[in-house]
Amino acid sequence: MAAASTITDQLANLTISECPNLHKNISILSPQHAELAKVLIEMEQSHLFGEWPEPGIDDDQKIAFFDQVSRLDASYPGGLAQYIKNARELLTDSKAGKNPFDGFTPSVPTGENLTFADESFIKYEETGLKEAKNAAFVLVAGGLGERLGYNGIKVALPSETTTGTCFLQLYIEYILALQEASCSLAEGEPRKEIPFAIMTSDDTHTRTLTLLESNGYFGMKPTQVTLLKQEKVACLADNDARLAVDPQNKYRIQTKPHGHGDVHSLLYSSGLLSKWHGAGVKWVLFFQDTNGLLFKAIPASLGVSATKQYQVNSLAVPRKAKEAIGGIAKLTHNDGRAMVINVEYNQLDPLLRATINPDGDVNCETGFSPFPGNINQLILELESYIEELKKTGGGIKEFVNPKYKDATKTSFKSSTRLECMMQDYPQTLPPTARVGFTVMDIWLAYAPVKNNPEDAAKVPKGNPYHSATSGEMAIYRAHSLILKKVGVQVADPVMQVFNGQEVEVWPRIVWKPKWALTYSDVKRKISGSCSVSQKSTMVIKGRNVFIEGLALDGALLVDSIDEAEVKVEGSVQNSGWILENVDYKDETLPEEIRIRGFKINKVEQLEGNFVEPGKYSLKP
Ligand code: UGB
Repeated sequence: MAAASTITDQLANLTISECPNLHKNISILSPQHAELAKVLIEMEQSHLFGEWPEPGIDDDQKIAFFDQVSRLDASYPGGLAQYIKNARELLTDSKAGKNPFDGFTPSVPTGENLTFADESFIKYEETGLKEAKNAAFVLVAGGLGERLGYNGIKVALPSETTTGTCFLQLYIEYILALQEASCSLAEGEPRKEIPFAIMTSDDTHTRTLTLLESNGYFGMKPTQVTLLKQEKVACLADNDARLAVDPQNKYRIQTKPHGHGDVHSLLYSSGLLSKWHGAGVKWVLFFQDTNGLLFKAIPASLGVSATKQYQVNSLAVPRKAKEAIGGIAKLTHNDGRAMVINVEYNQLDPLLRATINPDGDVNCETGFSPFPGNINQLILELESYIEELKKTGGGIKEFVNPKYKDATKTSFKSSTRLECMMQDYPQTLPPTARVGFTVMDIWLAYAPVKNNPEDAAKVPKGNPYHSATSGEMAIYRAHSLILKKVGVQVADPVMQVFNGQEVEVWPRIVWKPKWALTYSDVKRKISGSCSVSQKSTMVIKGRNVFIEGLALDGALLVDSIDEAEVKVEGSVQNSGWILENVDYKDETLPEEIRIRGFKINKVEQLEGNFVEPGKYSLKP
């Protein structure tokens, strides 16, 4: 009680002349609120109380204001005072035009370049599959996807519309398939459950939880899944880092998302990392919300991490110059320091112009940027990750990106805030840390859904659309190319235009992760001379489905319980499933269909569903 009255007294002294409106209201504040008010006054935020009326008016809202301040304070490493201090420094640097990469010269780093299905790829996949049981997965899904303009949460979008499997279901099915396959390889050892954490935000939390609960967690045990909600951070109104008052409510501080970098502090402060460590987890794999191909790259890249004992392994793909994905670069400072790090897409061009290339971010003779593109799939070795977070508390180097009104840089067009990115984690690591990266074929590993149809149709020719249309087509292409690699004669694609985007349309081939996770799995399950025509659709859902001498020209769907073994053979011919163009402006159609520009007309198919144990053959 004594301490509390001291704080109130101190606050009273501070506010008498400086903030009369708060001074009048001191009597309604709890000791905790008084403490927070003191911090705000000391950090020169008295404008927040500028319009506060006498006690007795809006008291509930004044209390709600301090509840919000309390949340903002608790959710930032070092509290709100630290946030304001950091903001002042970064805003001063930004006004002075200071480049965060000053003194650094970029060069092209060397990493592990993998080619699908070659000897080392197959070996890494084997190693990765063995390691998978020691992994934990983290999905960052707090973003609203403003560029996509979809009304739902992005993980609820179908990854493809042949099966309608949404991204979250796809990810969970992959994790469960990895768990099953990896544990089966470790005969005699106790079976493990691979933990899965999802970072949500106020924008996505409830809908993510509802999606999981209404679908029985897509087969995963609810106890395997942890949702961690990130908080937004306070907006900044000016170069002095005065916090912005919400234009709609004078008792609220305006807030905006802080970025996916929050994932590190949340994993640390929630105690999840220590829990995982105690349970024998060795690797933490981070991934983003809408890449339907990402798990195709997981076994091999985890194999690379394990073989090379990388503490940090970033997955990358060849990058087109100016593509909106970060570039992985080696940065060497004048003082000798060096690091391999992502340089975000908006910073790469100015950095290159200022240092090694007056033309900036341009393609080299390969037709790609010499800097591999970061796809933000990170594999961190847990032990060293925990050690590092003990030092930093999970705080990640932040940046600020104010939009100034004019060249004087004295005021902003709208409020700004500090941001942070999960791929900046290696920035604080010592030079001795084993930081590497793995480059994969784009067709195998990367096809995010980020852009709405209008913006996608406008991307420079030759650059990827990153739309729902291209994301879905990339899934069919990847499966077709994998089958080609194992010797199936898959027909060439045709070019078609959907929502103004010209895309390759391959046969619509999709399989469940439990059917095949690696190249070797596919090879084992296909034999004889097989062919698939361009108009075909093939969906394989059962674990023990074997394709032997199949000639497919139409639609074929096979499902079975794990205890059934199904041989699919012969010549299957039917009218199949047909893609029909739709207009994205046609509001009579569901949004998830409109944004891809086509729907599937399921005319005719051969379907087999085997629900009793036994051996079966499916023939026309
Ligand atoms: N996300 C959150 O969970 N919380 C947030 O506050 C913000 C986002 P975007 P962008 O795909 O390869 C990233 O908006 O700007 C989640 C990398 O920075 O899709 O395209 C969100 O839900 C870039 O280097 O990111 O850029 C989503 O899952 C490049 O790698 C994820 O964070 C690029 O992605 C990414 O959010 C890429």
